[in-house]
Amino acid sequence: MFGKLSDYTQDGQIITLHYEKQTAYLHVLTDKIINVFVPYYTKDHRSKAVEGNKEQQVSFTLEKIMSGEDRTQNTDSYTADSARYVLTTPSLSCRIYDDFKLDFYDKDGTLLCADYRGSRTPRFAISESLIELIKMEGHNVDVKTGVDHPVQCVKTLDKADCIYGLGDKTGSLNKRHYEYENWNSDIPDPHEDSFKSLYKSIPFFITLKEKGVYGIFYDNTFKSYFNFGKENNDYYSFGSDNGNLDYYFIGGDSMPDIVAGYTYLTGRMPLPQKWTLGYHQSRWGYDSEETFRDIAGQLRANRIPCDAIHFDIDYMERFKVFTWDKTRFADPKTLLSDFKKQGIKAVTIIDPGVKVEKDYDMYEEGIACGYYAKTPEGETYINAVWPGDAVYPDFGKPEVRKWWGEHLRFYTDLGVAGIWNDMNEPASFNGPLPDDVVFTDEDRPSTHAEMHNVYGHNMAKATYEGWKKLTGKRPFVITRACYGGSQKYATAWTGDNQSLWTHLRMAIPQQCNLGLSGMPFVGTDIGGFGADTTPELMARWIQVGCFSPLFRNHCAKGSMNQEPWLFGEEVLSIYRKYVELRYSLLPYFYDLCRVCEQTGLPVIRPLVLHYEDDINVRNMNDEFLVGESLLVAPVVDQGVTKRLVYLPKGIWYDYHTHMEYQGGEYYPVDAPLDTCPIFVKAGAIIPKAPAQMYVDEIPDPDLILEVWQGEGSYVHYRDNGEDFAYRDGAYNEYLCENKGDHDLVIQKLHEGYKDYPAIRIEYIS
Ligand code: MIG
Repeated sequence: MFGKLSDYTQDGQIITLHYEKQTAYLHVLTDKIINVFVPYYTKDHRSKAVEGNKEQQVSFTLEKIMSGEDRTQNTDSYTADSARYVLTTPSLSCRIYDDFKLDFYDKDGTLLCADYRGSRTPRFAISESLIELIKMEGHNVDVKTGVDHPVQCVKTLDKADCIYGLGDKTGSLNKRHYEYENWNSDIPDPHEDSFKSLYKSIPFFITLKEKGVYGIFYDNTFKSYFNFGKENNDYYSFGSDNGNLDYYFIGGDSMPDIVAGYTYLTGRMPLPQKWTLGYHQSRWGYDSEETFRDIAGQLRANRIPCDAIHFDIDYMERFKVFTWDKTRFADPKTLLSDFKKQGIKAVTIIDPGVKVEKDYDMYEEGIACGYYAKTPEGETYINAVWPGDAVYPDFGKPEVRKWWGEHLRFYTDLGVAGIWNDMNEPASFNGPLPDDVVFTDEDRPSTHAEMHNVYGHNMAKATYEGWKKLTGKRPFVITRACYGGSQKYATAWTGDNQSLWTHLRMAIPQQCNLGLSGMPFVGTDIGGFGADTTPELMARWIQVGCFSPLFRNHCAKGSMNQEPWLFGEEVLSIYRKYVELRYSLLPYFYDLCRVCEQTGLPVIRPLVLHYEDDINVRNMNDEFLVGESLLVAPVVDQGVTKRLVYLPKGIWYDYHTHMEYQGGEYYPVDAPLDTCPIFVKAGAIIPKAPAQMYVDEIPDPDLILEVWQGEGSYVHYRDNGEDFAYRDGAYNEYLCENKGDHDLVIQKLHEGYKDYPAIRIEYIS
């Protein structure tokens, strides 16, 4: 396809490779990140994920390798005199061959990632006639596997390679042997392991090798395909229907290093408001002022701490966004201000689809300004969603984002505290949007095919920027659809799961992989959205859910109600126990968000992130870490009251009983219905808050430092939890050093905010 490499030219850190049939580029962005670019579609990147110039000055060399000198296993099919170069940075090297084959090595010369030289050979194929026969019984035969894509890259796989990340996909933590697609999809069927795409497209993955690790961010918004060794165990591939070949090779010494590299490129989650880390109650079906008041009252009467109640589509007048139904809500402003007195915030849903209706301001204004997507013939494109016939704001246009953002004033004026963006894949009821519907990519016309996967991203960006301008506070935006980099604008939930044990189980790898993919502030609908939950499932789900950064019980209209008080006294008290646990850990969660903003490390983490050399955790689907200090091993199966827990190296303590365990072993652990096994790393310091019904119910609570046996150090962060003053230094940072044997030394690293009224130290054992 590329032919022989004739020569290259260099401009700063960009190397242009002149092949016989095609020009390709390598851009050394940092010591550890190299961009690989073939401009099949546009001359420049036009990235939605990477904003701003990410180039750091790097001293690197580019040398010609003389023939015969380079004899790696991957060059067999190449003639000895093919022109070859090696690009070397202090941390990586990249060998460049004919036909644009690239091999990446670490600084010690160990091969990390080689382009596959052969042609794609699916290990499984069936004949056309057999396919026809199988289809007659109603089977859905999918034999697309192995088809070359117009844009693609194929790389070799080693036997031990594990693959993580790829945003929000179903199935297990390790994606090796599976295939996926990136095409943001709203499919309400139960999300099974075999699903190829959900609502989000985050084309980033990490390959962990027997020795070594790297990441690839494949920045292409068209429908994309990832086959991680399912087609053939010797290679994996990523590719798309259109667009450029544009990917970033990210090297580093460890998995956290790779996550840091990816989030350096695509941005990190800004610190959220503190209350957003509290408990949220929601249900599609709360549809009147009376119901909302009742829910708030029940939460408080049952002593379930709660910071927010969500308003799903039923608050609107006939599903028109930027309206409030006055027949069922006589006075939303008073309702919201009464909530405020109870310490409860309101989060309202906003869908992108705008109802086609004469004299409806959003519709009329948008039409007058040409703000909606158009048909290729230039008519406004109409599909249907909840309000019936609807039009799609063209969020790729900066003016549309600004306009939408300004209209959010409707919500801020009423006292709404956060926005929940749904249906922004975008979803449609009248069949899929055709590929050629005209959307805008900033300053040029584009197509649905190109803009689909970034539609939710751009909507979240519009919401974030508009809200920030209106309130000056850290915007709280929840989105269903995402692309790489959406973490800069929104938190996300995993969409319409169901009240199934398999979905509780899946919640762990799903959230861990989202975290590895730069999206740390995530959660699943606790109790399950579709289908009907059981008391036992509810009790177990809250034990997992209380560790989700986005902590929300949500449920579908038409399925059984699942407010915590509906399952009897036992479940209610278990539920309360875990919501209370979360509230006590809020300072820890907040610290983890701060760490995330600084390093990209997620809040909840798969064990492999910190113990990548331990082969026991490379496929660990039913345990996770919260930060580095807590290990959670929940029960995710019906009827189970005892389970095997693996603890990685080091000493660990049972959070509930304080019993000591030596890591590197499996242990049988009791887990009756009211117990979620939790372990604390020796030497840990866990910052905690006193019991409260909502964040800052006690205006300025004391800090509790729980200090566990052993040695360790910890940085605790404190600010006003609300606005951006911390960016100008209005925060405190405390370095806490656990010297062992009840000796804790606290030193202030930064002072720009008031101190705690008191710091209470609690030594454990
Ligand atoms: O097609 O707004 O995922 O959380 O409750 C249903 C109603 C539309 C889908 C969301 C869900 C929400 C529901 N929405």
